[in-house]
Parts: sequence; structure tokens; C-alpha cells
Amino acid sequence: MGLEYLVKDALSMGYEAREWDDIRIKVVGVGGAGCNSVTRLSNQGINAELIAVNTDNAHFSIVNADKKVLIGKTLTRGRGTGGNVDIGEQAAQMARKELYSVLDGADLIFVLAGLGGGTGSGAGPVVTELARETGALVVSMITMPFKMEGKNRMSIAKMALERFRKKTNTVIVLDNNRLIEIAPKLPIKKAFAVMDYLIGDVIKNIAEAITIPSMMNIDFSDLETLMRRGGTSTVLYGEGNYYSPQDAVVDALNNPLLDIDYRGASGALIHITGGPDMSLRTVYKIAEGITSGIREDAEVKIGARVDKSYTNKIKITTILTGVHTPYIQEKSTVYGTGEIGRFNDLISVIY
Ligand SMILES: Nc1nc2c(ncn2[C@@H]2O[C@H](COP(=O)(O)OP(=O)(O)OP(=O)(O)O)[C@@H](O)[C@H]2O)c(=O)[nH]1
Ligand SMILES: [Mg+2]
Repeated sequence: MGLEYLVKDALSMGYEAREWDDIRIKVVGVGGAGCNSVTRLSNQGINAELIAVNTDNAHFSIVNADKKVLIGKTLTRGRGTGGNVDIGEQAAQMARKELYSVLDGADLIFVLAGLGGGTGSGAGPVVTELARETGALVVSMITMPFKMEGKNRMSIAKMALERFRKKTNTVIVLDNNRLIEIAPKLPIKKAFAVMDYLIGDVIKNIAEAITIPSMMNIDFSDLETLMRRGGTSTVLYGEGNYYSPQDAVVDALNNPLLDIDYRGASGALIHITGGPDMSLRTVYKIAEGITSGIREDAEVKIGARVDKSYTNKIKITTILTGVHTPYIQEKSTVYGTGEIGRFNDLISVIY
């Protein structure tokens, strides 16, 4: 007999009534790349306040955001830093008050920047610092430049990454160079568009998993636990046919957006999107597949969302926290251990 009637009755009641916390999210793009990511996010649609920060006034004409903050007017006269990190930093320092007031009032702040230029790399860490001062949980998502952009940009980027890491709860690092392997034939502009879309998608998934009732939700406090001790993180992306989810898992594990050994990850936030027929069993199988690749004691949070446009398809985005990357020379870091069993989340499923 099984639980057929119980399940049917329970589901006919609709989703469990639940008080949804009013989680306030802000997304701040710093510099040209960060502002482009914000614009893309605005096109994707998201329930968050979008803020664009730049030293380059002309660039704002192609940016969609709720607020645009021009910094360093007296330094650059609105013309960008021309790749000068010190000017980028000074510009943000001079605008501390204004920046603080646009950042204040959120529970969760994402800071987006492409590293290698002057504004994202120089002003970005100041913005994250101010974001933390407001008391919000701060997650930075940054991209490392293409190697072909030159050694100078790469060394600026590495230095900036170190600063971001110190000033933020978690820094999610995505490497443009990985795009060359994943999508080798794309021209640079399109490769940026793919990266921006992915950044937007990850943020949208997190935002929806914590604010909109979906098949399986992630509590803000779960996210907080994972991100507060996150250190350096990255994203795995996989997609495939709903009826062979293992292929999507293999795809995800083969597609880290940063050159890392994911087996050392200390945490994972797995988000699965599928069509209306997606079952809990499939979600579970996918989560199991992803986590079988990482540490036994890793802390795992799972979110799942039904989207009609994913009928017969499946999409997996996973944030792996506590990873090590050659871009950062780390001393051995001790991550939290704790007795948190994997899949604990499945117990508190809202279905
Ligand atoms: N994801 C993404 N990355 C980009 C884009 N444009 C540039 N980048 C990357 O981001 C890095 C920094 O470039 P920008 O954001 O234009 O530089 P900036 O922070 O505005 O700095 P300055 O213009 O020097 O003041 C580049 O080296 C590229 O690797 C974009 O549209 N999207
Ligand atoms: Mg610029």
C-alpha cells in the first residue's frame, strides 16, 4: 500500500503554510564587469535591489539598476580609473558615506566584480568591507581575468582576490579561463555574457530558494551557516536530461568554474531546477551524486525548484565552499567540522 493516500491528501492541501521571512537582498556590481552582471540580472528578473557602482559615468548609459553610484568624481571626472587600482580604492574611500547608506538595510548582500581592472579590484574590497559593516551576510562573486589579458591584469586580480577574501564572508571565485575549456569556440564578448548569465542564475537560485516557497527550500540561517565559514568557494554547473540525471551530475563535476580539487570542499549548496514531474527521489539521487565527490563531513544544503520551462530537463548549480585554488597562497586553513550529517535537510523538506 505504501503512503499513497497520505501523500495525495497532503499534496492536495498545497504547500505547507509557512511564515516567509522577509529577507532583504541587495546585489552590488562594482566596475564595468560588475555593472554588466547587474544589468544581466535585471533582465533575468530578481527580487532584490540592484546597485551599480563605477568610476566610469559613460558606462552607466548601458546599465540597468535601481541605483547608480558614481564614485571618485573629483579623481577621475567620471572617466574610469584606466586600470589604476589605487585610484579605484581611493574613489571608494572618498564615497564611504554614500556607499554605506545605499548598502545599509539588507540581510544579504552580493558584491560582483571582474578582477584585473582598477575599479572592481580597487573599490570592490572597500564596498565589501562597508557591506559587512552594515551587519549583512556578504557574499562576493568575482571573476578572474583571461590569461591572454596579460600578466599585469592577472597580478592585480590576485592581489584584489586576497583583499576580497579578507573583507567578505565568502568569496565565490569564477575563472574566465575555464570558459575556454567549457565553451572553446565562443568569442570573448559572448563568453562574458555566458559568465554573467551564470552569475545571475546562481544569485537568482539562492534568492528564490530562501524567499519563495519552492519544492525544497533553503533557510536563510542555513545559508548563513554555510557562507559565514565559507572561505573561498566556486560553482559547479551541469545540465542534462531528466531521465538520466547521472549525466547532469557528471557534467557538473566536470565543469567547475575554477581550477580546483573539489574533493576537499567543506560545504555544498546544491540547487536543482527541473520540470513539474521532478521527484524527490531524483533530487536526492542528484545530491547524492554530487556529494559523493566531496568530503564525507562536508555540510550540504539542498534546494530544488520546479520550472515549467525545464520539463524533461534538469539543471544543477552547486556552490562548493572551502575550496583551495592556486590563485591564493593559503596557509593550511582549519574549517569547521561539526557533527552535521549529510542530507539532514531532507528531513525538513517542504513538498
Ligand atoms: N563577466 C564579465 N567580465 C568582464 C566583462 N568585461 C570585462 N570583464 C572582465 O573583468 C575584468 C575587469 O574589467 P572591468 O570591469 O571593465 O574593469 P573595471 O573594474 O571597470 O576597472 P577600470 O575600468 O580599469 O576602472 C576584465 O579584465 C575582464 O576579465 C563583462 O562584461 N562580464
Ligand atoms: Mg571600467
